[in-house]
Amino acid sequence: MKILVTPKVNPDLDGTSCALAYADLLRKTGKDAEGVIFGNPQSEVQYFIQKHSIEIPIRPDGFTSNWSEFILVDASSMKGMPKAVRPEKVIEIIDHRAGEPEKEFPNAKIQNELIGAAATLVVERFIKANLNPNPEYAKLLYGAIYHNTLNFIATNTSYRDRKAAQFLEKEYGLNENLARQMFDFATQTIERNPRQALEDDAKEFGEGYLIGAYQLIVWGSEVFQQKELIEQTIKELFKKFKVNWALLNVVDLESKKTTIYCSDKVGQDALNKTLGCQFEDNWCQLEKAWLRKQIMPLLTKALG
Ligand SMILES: [Mn+2]
Repeated sequence: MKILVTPKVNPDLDGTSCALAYADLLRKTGKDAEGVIFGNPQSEVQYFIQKHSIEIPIRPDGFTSNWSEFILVDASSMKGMPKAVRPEKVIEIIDHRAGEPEKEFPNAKIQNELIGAAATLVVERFIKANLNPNPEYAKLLYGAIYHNTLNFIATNTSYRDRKAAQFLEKEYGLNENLARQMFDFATQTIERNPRQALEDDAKEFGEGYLIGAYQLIVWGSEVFQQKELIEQTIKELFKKFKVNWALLNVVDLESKKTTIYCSDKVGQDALNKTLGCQFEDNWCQLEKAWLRKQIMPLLTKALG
């Protein structure tokens, strides 16, 4: 009875760390389990593969083996799951998002709690079992908590995420430097090509009346050396997506501050009313980290 532990296809670090570490925990308690990743993992996972030489079993989606049971981590619906997974054979789910997984997976034991990272739930299971993950997986779990909570600013972040990170620091001598390097690695990708980064993550909000909302999440402020390229790109995206007006939200995870760019008068007024933005040359600085998913509900409400 071989168990496959897996997240969504093209997983982020949270899903990846959970799959490897939870399979490790199951093996340490005598179960026949393996963690496998399908597709292309995200850039923060690449950081651990390239800079820490951590071996991660990665297979193309569609690959199958002699798995007879399945455990989903950082996922709780069949949407985006690898083709190998059979929903009636899913025996367990570990996730942290709103949903009703019991409908899709009637045979699964479900732990779904709205905290910052699924990795936190896996760390808690190790603590409860009085066992420790192998050191490489401990690094992945630690990075995952920082990444999924965006250095502890994301909306669902809880004290449990901090406690799990502290446990890994104490047991493995890890510290914030690892997280800083991981975010640096992703930031360098953005700085090499801000145009690509903006376009890849472009979103529109509203119906009929559309607001273009672009976001960059960086560590450190070097990206602002390319202010003109950023302004130019926003103008191009603005035309391409035919929105009424657009804003760019740059979150610096190091200083935990936000910089907003908006060249439209209506947009500037709305941002002034909701966030207290004072614009100078179409840019404004806020003393708090504001994520796009926090800003946009406030804005759309203010605009009626
Ligand atoms: Mn997650």
